[in-house]
Amino acid sequence: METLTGKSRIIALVDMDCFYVQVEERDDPSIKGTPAAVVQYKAYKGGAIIAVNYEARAKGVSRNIRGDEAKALCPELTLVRVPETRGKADLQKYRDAGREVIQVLTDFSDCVERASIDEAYIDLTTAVEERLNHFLSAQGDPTASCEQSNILKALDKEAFTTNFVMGFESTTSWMDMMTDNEMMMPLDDVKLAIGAEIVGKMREAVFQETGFRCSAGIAHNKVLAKLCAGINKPNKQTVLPHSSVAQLWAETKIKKVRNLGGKLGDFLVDTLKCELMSDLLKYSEKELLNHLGSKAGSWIYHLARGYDTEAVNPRQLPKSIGCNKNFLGPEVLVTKDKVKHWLQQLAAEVSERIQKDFEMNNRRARTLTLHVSFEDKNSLSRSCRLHPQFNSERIRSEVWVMMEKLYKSLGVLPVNMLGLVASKFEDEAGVSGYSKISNFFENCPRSESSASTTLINSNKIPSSSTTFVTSTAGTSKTLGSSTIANKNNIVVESRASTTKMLPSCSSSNDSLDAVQPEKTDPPFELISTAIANETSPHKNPKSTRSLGPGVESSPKLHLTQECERCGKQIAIWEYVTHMDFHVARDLSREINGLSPLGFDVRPETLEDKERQKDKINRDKIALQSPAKRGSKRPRGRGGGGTKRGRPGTTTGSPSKPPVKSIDAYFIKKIN
Ligand code: DCP
Repeated sequence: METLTGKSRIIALVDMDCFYVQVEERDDPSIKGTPAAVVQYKAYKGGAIIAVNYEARAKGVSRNIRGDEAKALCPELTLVRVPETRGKADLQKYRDAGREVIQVLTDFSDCVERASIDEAYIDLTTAVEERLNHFLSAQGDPTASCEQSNILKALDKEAFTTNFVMGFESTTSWMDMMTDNEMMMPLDDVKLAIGAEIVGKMREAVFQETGFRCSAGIAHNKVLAKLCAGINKPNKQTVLPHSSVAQLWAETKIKKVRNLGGKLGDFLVDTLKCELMSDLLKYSEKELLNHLGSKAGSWIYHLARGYDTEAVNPRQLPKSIGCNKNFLGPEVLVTKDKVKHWLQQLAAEVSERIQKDFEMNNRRARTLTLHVSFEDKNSLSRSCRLHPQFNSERIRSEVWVMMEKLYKSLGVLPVNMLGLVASKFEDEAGVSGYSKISNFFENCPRSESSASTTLINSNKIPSSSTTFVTSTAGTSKTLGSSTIANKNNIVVESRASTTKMLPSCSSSNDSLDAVQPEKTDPPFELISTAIANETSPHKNPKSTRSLGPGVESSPKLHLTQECERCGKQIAIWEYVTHMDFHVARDLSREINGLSPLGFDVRPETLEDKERQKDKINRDKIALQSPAKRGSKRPRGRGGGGTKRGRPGTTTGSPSKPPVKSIDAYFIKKIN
């Protein structure tokens, strides 16, 4: 049962407090303790506020207002402007600061998943088990029945000074309750307490190493940990015992829950008339399966009871490196020259960052993707493979080749967003024949030409108020679909729609284009077939029209997309029809009693699935090449580096510091 529910895990989500402001405060300690905010593009009405410290929040300053208004509200407010490079916001120092934090976190667990520029999930299950064993063996007989109250008493109380427990007046009352009812004491709660102790140590270590304060949530799964982290801020942590899930769900809006911010959340609210998470309890498992299909239905059923089995995916490095720029209103790019100018700026930034990434992490990006949004709200992306050896000049010319191809096909349409993303990283070890960094930016043969173009559904185009290119994870893609709904209407379940709203390097001058924290992939995003059809110019005359003359009919235009279900290259106007084939096949499988997604909800299968996931994660850690595992920059404590050293430029492959025991953080030992 535990494996099925994920309740045996101890997961923490660490979220930095007013992160960009803290980074600025570290650079200029004179503003510490005074109201301060970070703004992007100060020119228009004092700039867009993207981070506000808690002193300024107390005076009413928020992200919803612009710099001038904030100053009027709070005259003593310091507005710090995000640095700009090549006419665009330069977020590098915040990325670097985020990386410093991640490195501290990896001292506590090998299983750290960087979720955004300032957030990470940490699976503490192993660390907690080890600490539990440490306590048990210190009691003399490791096989003796667990004297849990002794363990609670032995925890370092200093680690709990900023600890809160949902459903309890204080940490002490929670622990007292457990000690007084030892017979009834759930071992899971004892583990949560140990997890909270570790997180207390971890947050202190983050402060000592980086100077930054953070908040955290500690629970049995990622969804709950994330919600808890936001309950008490700043510089606090919140534990959620399973017995308090009902209380949390009674006050949590469905759309606020991780993975429910999108169409699945809309469906629960609009169709199933559930506003709060607790409202979901009125539906039986069978009803949810009927409404949502087996996968989403089962997930929601368990989540409504506080269970979720999504594993922390150990990943400390970004999956892609990219930047974009919006051109809104009068800034829309109408000439080729202007587009070329900005593409060169983006290419320069991306090549600089992938070079730095190579130096630090010993990996190379193999794919370069150009994203273009046109004023008419259509959006296209085009990718090419990056040759292992390339230089910034080569990237610039490849990008322009891709853009020229689009111009050739579509004509010169006004552009309001350009984005460039390098992705599909390979470890240096996996790239044969190029071991010297000096080769990396030398002149080299032309990279292979454009491989694919994707028409992006206009409802996934970043809006004028958001940026979408990631520095921490993947970009837009849809992995397969299948019919999941019942008789009345057919909806398409996107199996892993990975459009993300992520930290980006840039935004347009006066729009509130701010850097968004990562939105994790919803596991079940519902997309109506009507919306899906909009991606097909063939089926949607409006799209065809706005794509420009000749797109639909021109046989010369080789706009293709790789089918995520079968891997075939499909012309984009055939893509929906092609997906219909998969959907129809899934439907027929479903009718015949077979799972459309190859996903069976029988408990034993779920267990298998989770076991498999855990195994994959363990294998990933074990199999990570020494180069990748060694990507951590050596630091002060035992690392041989400087205490707060910024990521430096190293040549060659950095070596992995020995895995450190977290015992170093525990001064008090059990007697
Ligand atoms: N950010 C941004 N634009 C946004 C939201 C955030 O540029 N619309 C940047 C600035 C933030 C950082 O990302 O400092 C992290 O965002 P959070 O949402 O975690 O907010 P903060 O860390 O600023 O504050 P909090 O203490 O509420 O987490």
